Amino acid sequence: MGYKVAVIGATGNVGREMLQILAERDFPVDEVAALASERSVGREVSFGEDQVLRVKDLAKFDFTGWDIALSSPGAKVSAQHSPRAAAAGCVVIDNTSHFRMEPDVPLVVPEVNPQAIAGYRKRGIIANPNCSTIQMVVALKPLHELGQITRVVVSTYQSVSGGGKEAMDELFNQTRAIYVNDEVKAEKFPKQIAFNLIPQIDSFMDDGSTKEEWKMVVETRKILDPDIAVLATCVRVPVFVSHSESISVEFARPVSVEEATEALRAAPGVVVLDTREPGGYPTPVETTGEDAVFVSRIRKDPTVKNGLAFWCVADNLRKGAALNAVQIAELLARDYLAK
Ligand code: 2RA
Repeated sequence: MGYKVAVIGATGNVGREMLQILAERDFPVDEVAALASERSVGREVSFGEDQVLRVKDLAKFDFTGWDIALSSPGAKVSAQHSPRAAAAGCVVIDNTSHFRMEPDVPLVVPEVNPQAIAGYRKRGIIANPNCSTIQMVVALKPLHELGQITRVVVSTYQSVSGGGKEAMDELFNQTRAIYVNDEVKAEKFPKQIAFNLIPQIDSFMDDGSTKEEWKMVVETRKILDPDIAVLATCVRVPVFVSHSESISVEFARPVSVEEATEALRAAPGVVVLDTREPGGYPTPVETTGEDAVFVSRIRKDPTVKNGLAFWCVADNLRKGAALNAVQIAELLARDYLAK
Protein backbone atom coordinates (compact mmCIF):
# COMPACT_ATOMS: atom_id res chain seq x y z
CA MET A 1 0.00 0.00 0.00
CA GLY A 2 1.31 3.44 -0.89
CA TYR A 3 0.71 7.06 0.00
CA LYS A 4 -1.54 9.78 -1.34
CA VAL A 5 0.82 12.64 -2.22
CA ALA A 6 -0.12 16.16 -3.27
CA VAL A 7 2.38 18.45 -5.01
CA ILE A 8 1.54 22.12 -4.44
CA GLY A 9 2.96 24.55 -7.00
CA ALA A 10 3.12 21.71 -9.51
CA THR A 11 3.66 23.93 -12.55
CA GLY A 12 6.73 25.75 -11.14
CA ASN A 13 10.42 24.84 -11.55
CA VAL A 14 10.56 23.01 -8.22
CA GLY A 15 7.08 21.46 -8.40
CA ARG A 16 7.82 19.83 -11.76
CA GLU A 17 11.13 18.56 -10.39
CA MET A 18 9.32 17.14 -7.33
CA LEU A 19 7.01 15.13 -9.60
CA GLN A 20 9.98 13.93 -11.62
CA ILE A 21 11.97 12.86 -8.54
CA LEU A 22 9.00 11.11 -6.86
CA ALA A 23 8.69 8.96 -9.99
CA GLU A 24 12.44 8.49 -10.47
CA ARG A 25 12.92 7.26 -6.90
CA ASP A 26 9.81 5.05 -7.03
CA PHE A 27 8.25 6.76 -4.04
CA PRO A 28 5.36 4.43 -3.05
CA VAL A 29 2.34 6.39 -4.24
CA ASP A 30 -1.28 5.29 -4.50
CA GLU A 31 -2.35 8.61 -5.95
CA VAL A 32 -0.65 11.89 -6.87
CA ALA A 33 -2.42 15.25 -7.12
CA ALA A 34 -0.85 18.18 -8.98
CA LEU A 35 -2.10 21.43 -7.40
CA ALA A 36 -1.61 25.06 -8.37
CA SER A 37 -3.43 28.36 -8.51
CA GLU A 38 -6.70 28.77 -10.41
CA ARG A 39 -5.02 30.13 -13.54
CA SER A 40 -3.10 26.85 -14.04
CA VAL A 41 -6.12 24.56 -13.56
CA GLY A 42 -6.44 22.04 -16.40
CA ARG A 43 -2.81 22.39 -17.49
CA GLU A 44 -0.97 19.10 -17.87
CA VAL A 45 2.22 18.17 -16.00
CA SER A 46 4.33 15.03 -16.36
CA PHE A 47 4.65 12.49 -13.60
CA GLY A 48 7.63 10.31 -14.52
CA GLU A 49 8.20 9.09 -18.07
CA ASP A 50 4.70 8.16 -19.11
CA GLN A 51 2.03 9.67 -16.86
CA VAL A 52 0.32 13.01 -17.27
CA LEU A 53 -1.57 14.76 -14.46
CA ARG A 54 -4.14 17.49 -14.87
CA VAL A 55 -3.58 20.42 -12.51
CA LYS A 56 -6.27 20.95 -9.88
CA ASP A 57 -7.18 24.13 -8.01
CA LEU A 58 -5.27 24.35 -4.72
CA ALA A 59 -7.83 26.71 -3.19
CA LYS A 60 -10.64 24.14 -3.63
CA PHE A 61 -8.63 21.03 -2.80
CA ASP A 62 -9.69 19.01 0.25
CA PHE A 63 -6.62 17.43 1.90
CA THR A 64 -8.66 15.01 4.02
CA GLY A 65 -7.30 11.49 3.47
CA TRP A 66 -4.08 12.73 1.84
CA ASP A 67 -0.84 11.66 3.56
CA ILE A 68 1.91 14.03 2.39
CA ALA A 69 2.01 17.38 0.58
CA LEU A 70 5.21 18.60 -1.06
CA SER A 71 4.66 22.32 -1.23
CA SER A 72 6.52 24.88 -3.35
CA PRO A 73 4.27 27.80 -4.24
CA GLY A 74 5.03 31.40 -3.10
CA ALA A 75 5.51 32.01 0.64
CA LYS A 76 2.12 33.77 0.96
CA VAL A 77 0.27 30.87 -0.65
CA SER A 78 2.04 28.46 1.68
CA ALA A 79 1.17 30.58 4.70
CA GLN A 80 -2.48 30.05 3.84
CA HIS A 81 -2.63 26.50 2.53
CA SER A 82 0.09 24.53 4.38
CA PRO A 83 -1.67 24.91 7.79
CA ARG A 84 -4.96 24.04 6.08
CA ALA A 85 -3.47 20.81 4.70
CA ALA A 86 -1.82 20.00 8.05
CA ALA A 87 -5.11 20.55 9.90
CA ALA A 88 -6.69 17.94 7.61
CA GLY A 89 -4.03 15.41 8.67
CA CYS A 90 -1.76 15.74 5.64
CA VAL A 91 1.91 16.27 6.64
CA VAL A 92 3.34 19.19 4.67
CA ILE A 93 6.97 19.42 3.52
CA ASP A 94 7.15 23.10 2.76
CA ASN A 95 9.79 24.55 0.44
CA THR A 96 9.01 28.21 1.07
CA SER A 97 10.71 30.55 3.54
CA HIS A 98 7.49 31.10 5.50
CA PHE A 99 7.81 28.47 8.26
CA ARG A 100 11.56 27.82 8.30
CA MET A 101 12.51 29.79 11.37
CA GLU A 102 9.43 29.04 13.45
CA PRO A 103 10.69 27.20 16.56
CA ASP A 104 8.02 24.48 16.42
CA VAL A 105 8.65 23.67 12.74
CA PRO A 106 11.63 21.39 12.01
CA LEU A 107 14.06 22.53 9.30
CA VAL A 108 15.57 19.40 7.80
CA VAL A 109 18.40 18.23 5.58
CA PRO A 110 18.33 14.41 5.76
CA GLU A 111 22.14 14.01 5.65
CA VAL A 112 22.55 16.52 8.50
CA ASN A 113 19.67 16.45 11.02
CA PRO A 114 17.23 13.62 10.10
CA GLN A 115 16.28 13.27 13.78
CA ALA A 116 14.57 16.69 13.63
CA ILE A 117 11.79 15.19 11.44
CA ALA A 118 10.13 13.90 14.62
CA GLY A 119 9.18 17.52 15.38
CA TYR A 120 6.60 17.44 12.57
CA ARG A 121 4.01 16.28 15.11
CA LYS A 122 3.70 19.76 16.63
CA ARG A 123 2.41 21.59 13.57
CA GLY A 124 2.17 18.91 10.86
CA ILE A 125 4.73 20.91 8.85
CA ILE A 126 8.39 20.25 8.03
CA ALA A 127 10.33 23.07 6.37
CA ASN A 128 12.77 22.49 3.51
CA PRO A 129 15.71 24.92 3.83
CA ASN A 130 16.84 27.47 1.28
CA CYS A 131 18.78 26.01 -1.65
CA SER A 132 22.07 27.78 -0.89
CA THR A 133 21.93 26.63 2.76
CA ILE A 134 21.18 22.98 1.91
CA GLN A 135 24.25 22.34 -0.22
CA MET A 136 26.50 24.18 2.24
CA VAL A 137 25.37 22.29 5.36
CA VAL A 138 25.68 18.91 3.60
CA ALA A 139 29.37 19.73 3.06
CA LEU A 140 29.87 21.36 6.48
CA LYS A 141 28.44 18.49 8.54
CA PRO A 142 31.39 16.04 8.20
CA LEU A 143 33.85 18.91 8.70
CA HIS A 144 32.03 20.03 11.84
CA GLU A 145 32.26 16.51 13.24
CA LEU A 146 35.99 16.50 12.49
CA GLY A 147 37.15 19.80 13.94
CA GLN A 148 34.17 21.77 15.30
CA ILE A 149 33.50 24.66 12.96
CA THR A 150 33.45 28.06 14.67
CA ARG A 151 33.10 30.39 11.66
CA VAL A 152 32.10 30.19 7.99
CA VAL A 153 32.60 32.81 5.28
CA VAL A 154 30.68 31.96 2.10
CA SER A 155 30.22 33.68 -1.25
CA THR A 156 27.58 32.21 -3.53
CA TYR A 157 27.26 32.17 -7.32
CA GLN A 158 23.55 31.36 -7.70
CA SER A 159 21.85 30.34 -10.91
CA VAL A 160 18.76 32.14 -12.21
CA SER A 161 16.53 29.07 -11.80
CA GLY A 162 16.47 29.87 -8.08
CA GLY A 163 14.32 32.85 -9.05
CA GLY A 164 11.77 30.69 -10.92
CA LYS A 165 10.87 30.10 -14.54
CA GLU A 166 10.40 33.80 -15.36
CA ALA A 167 13.92 34.50 -14.15
CA MET A 168 15.26 31.79 -16.49
CA ASP A 169 13.27 33.35 -19.35
CA GLU A 170 14.76 36.76 -18.51
CA LEU A 171 18.33 35.45 -18.80
CA PHE A 172 17.44 33.77 -22.12
CA ASN A 173 15.65 36.83 -23.53
CA GLN A 174 18.36 39.28 -22.47
CA THR A 175 21.10 37.08 -23.96
CA ARG A 176 19.18 36.84 -27.22
CA ALA A 177 18.46 40.61 -27.23
CA ILE A 178 22.16 41.38 -26.87
CA TYR A 179 23.04 39.12 -29.81
CA VAL A 180 20.39 40.65 -32.11
CA ASN A 181 20.99 44.20 -30.88
CA ASP A 182 17.53 44.51 -29.33
CA GLU A 183 16.48 46.32 -26.16
CA VAL A 184 17.57 44.53 -22.93
CA LYS A 185 14.70 44.50 -20.45
CA ALA A 186 15.32 43.83 -16.70
CA GLU A 187 12.00 43.01 -15.03
CA LYS A 188 12.58 40.12 -12.67
CA PHE A 189 16.13 41.11 -11.70
CA PRO A 190 17.19 44.59 -10.45
CA LYS A 191 19.87 44.84 -13.18
CA GLN A 192 20.86 43.12 -16.43
CA ILE A 193 21.79 39.52 -15.65
CA ALA A 194 23.00 38.40 -19.11
CA PHE A 195 26.81 38.76 -19.38
CA ASN A 196 26.74 40.30 -15.89
CA LEU A 197 26.24 39.36 -12.24
CA ILE A 198 24.18 40.89 -9.44
CA PRO A 199 25.32 41.05 -5.78
CA GLN A 200 21.76 41.04 -4.48
CA ILE A 201 19.36 38.12 -4.00
CA ASP A 202 16.06 38.96 -2.32
CA SER A 203 15.43 42.25 -0.50
CA PHE A 204 17.74 44.28 1.74
CA MET A 205 17.62 44.06 5.53
CA ASP A 206 18.34 46.94 7.97
CA ASP A 207 21.96 45.87 8.52
CA GLY A 208 22.81 46.03 4.79
CA SER A 209 22.74 42.28 4.21
CA THR A 210 20.12 40.69 1.97
CA LYS A 211 17.41 38.27 3.03
CA GLU A 212 19.12 35.44 1.12
CA GLU A 213 22.30 36.09 3.13
CA TRP A 214 20.35 36.21 6.38
CA LYS A 215 18.72 32.86 5.50
CA MET A 216 22.15 31.23 5.12
CA VAL A 217 23.15 32.51 8.57
CA VAL A 218 20.07 31.60 10.60
CA GLU A 219 19.22 28.36 8.78
CA THR A 220 22.78 27.00 9.14
CA ARG A 221 22.59 27.64 12.86
CA LYS A 222 19.17 26.01 13.19
CA ILE A 223 20.16 22.91 11.22
CA LEU A 224 23.79 22.36 12.19
CA ASP A 225 24.85 24.30 15.32
CA PRO A 226 23.58 27.56 16.88
CA ASP A 227 27.16 28.52 17.83
CA ILE A 228 28.56 28.72 14.28
CA ALA A 229 29.21 32.28 13.04
CA VAL A 230 28.34 32.72 9.34
CA LEU A 231 29.08 35.59 6.97
CA ALA A 232 27.39 35.20 3.56
CA THR A 233 27.53 37.22 0.34
CA CYS A 234 24.96 36.00 -2.19
CA VAL A 235 25.43 36.76 -5.88
CA ARG A 236 23.20 35.94 -8.87
CA VAL A 237 25.17 34.81 -11.92
CA PRO A 238 24.10 34.16 -15.54
CA VAL A 239 23.92 30.37 -15.15
CA PHE A 240 20.62 28.54 -15.71
CA VAL A 241 20.81 25.74 -13.12
CA SER A 242 23.13 24.79 -10.18
CA HIS A 243 24.46 27.04 -7.46
CA SER A 244 28.18 27.34 -6.66
CA GLU A 245 29.74 28.45 -3.39
CA SER A 246 33.21 29.46 -2.27
CA ILE A 247 33.36 28.44 1.40
CA SER A 248 36.03 29.24 4.02
CA VAL A 249 35.80 27.46 7.34
CA GLU A 250 37.53 28.06 10.68
CA PHE A 251 37.78 25.22 13.20
CA ALA A 252 38.32 24.99 16.95
CA ARG A 253 40.93 22.28 16.29
CA PRO A 254 43.52 21.81 13.50
CA VAL A 255 42.14 19.87 10.48
CA SER A 256 44.42 18.84 7.61
CA VAL A 257 43.40 18.89 3.95
CA GLU A 258 43.82 15.10 3.89
CA GLU A 259 41.56 14.54 6.91
CA ALA A 260 38.91 16.88 5.51
CA THR A 261 39.01 15.21 2.09
CA GLU A 262 38.65 11.77 3.64
CA ALA A 263 35.71 12.87 5.82
CA LEU A 264 33.99 14.55 2.87
CA ARG A 265 34.49 11.45 0.68
CA ALA A 266 32.84 9.29 3.37
CA ALA A 267 29.94 11.71 3.94
CA PRO A 268 26.45 10.86 2.62
CA GLY A 269 25.36 13.04 -0.28
CA VAL A 270 28.86 14.43 -0.97
CA VAL A 271 31.06 13.66 -3.98
CA VAL A 272 34.66 14.92 -3.91
CA LEU A 273 36.12 15.57 -7.38
CA ASP A 274 39.37 17.41 -6.77
CA THR A 275 42.34 16.61 -8.99
CA ARG A 276 44.24 19.90 -8.80
CA GLU A 277 44.76 20.18 -12.54
CA PRO A 278 43.07 22.36 -15.20
CA GLY A 279 39.37 21.39 -15.21
CA GLY A 280 39.79 19.03 -12.24
CA TYR A 281 36.73 20.40 -10.40
CA PRO A 282 32.96 20.36 -11.09
CA THR A 283 31.16 23.36 -12.58
CA PRO A 284 27.40 24.10 -12.72
CA VAL A 285 26.79 22.61 -16.18
CA GLU A 286 28.24 19.27 -15.07
CA THR A 287 26.27 19.04 -11.83
CA THR A 288 22.87 19.90 -13.30
CA GLY A 289 20.61 16.85 -13.10
CA GLU A 290 22.83 15.24 -10.43
CA ASP A 291 21.80 14.45 -6.85
CA ALA A 292 25.09 14.99 -5.02
CA VAL A 293 26.75 18.03 -3.50
CA PHE A 294 30.12 18.27 -5.28
CA VAL A 295 33.20 19.47 -3.39
CA SER A 296 36.58 20.42 -4.86
CA ARG A 297 39.50 22.90 -4.53
CA ILE A 298 40.00 21.76 -0.91
CA ARG A 299 42.96 23.71 0.47
CA LYS A 300 44.40 25.25 3.61
CA ASP A 301 43.45 28.82 4.54
CA PRO A 302 46.79 30.15 5.79
CA THR A 303 45.25 33.48 6.93
CA VAL A 304 43.64 31.99 10.06
CA LYS A 305 44.79 29.55 12.76
CA ASN A 306 42.75 26.48 11.78
CA GLY A 307 41.22 27.17 8.37
CA LEU A 308 40.25 25.39 5.17
CA ALA A 309 38.65 26.63 1.96
CA PHE A 310 36.76 24.73 -0.74
CA TRP A 311 34.41 25.01 -3.74
CA CYS A 312 30.93 23.49 -3.58
CA VAL A 313 28.44 23.01 -6.45
CA ALA A 314 24.99 21.38 -6.51
CA ASP A 315 21.83 21.34 -8.61
CA ASN A 316 19.68 23.90 -6.78
CA LEU A 317 16.40 22.51 -8.15
CA ARG A 318 17.26 18.96 -7.07
CA LYS A 319 19.33 18.77 -3.84
CA GLY A 320 18.65 22.45 -3.20
CA ALA A 321 14.88 21.95 -3.30
CA ALA A 322 12.90 19.03 -4.76
CA LEU A 323 15.25 16.14 -3.97
CA ASN A 324 15.75 17.30 -0.37
CA ALA A 325 11.94 17.46 0.04
CA VAL A 326 11.46 13.96 -1.42
CA GLN A 327 14.26 12.58 0.81
CA ILE A 328 12.41 14.04 3.83
CA ALA A 329 9.21 12.40 2.56
CA GLU A 330 11.03 9.07 2.26
CA LEU A 331 12.20 9.21 5.90
CA LEU A 332 8.81 10.43 7.06
CA ALA A 333 7.11 7.52 5.29
CA ARG A 334 9.63 4.94 6.49
CA ASP A 335 9.97 6.01 10.13
CA TYR A 336 6.76 7.82 11.05
CA LEU A 337 3.89 7.11 8.65
CA ALA A 338 4.61 3.46 7.84
CA LYS A 339 1.67 1.82 6.13
C1 2RA B 1 17.30 31.72 -5.05
N1 2RA B 1 17.44 30.89 -2.82
O1 2RA B 1 18.25 31.11 -5.56
C2 2RA B 1 16.57 31.21 -3.87
C3 2RA B 1 15.67 30.08 -4.24
N2 2RA B 1 15.14 29.41 -3.11
O2 2RA B 1 16.85 32.76 -5.48
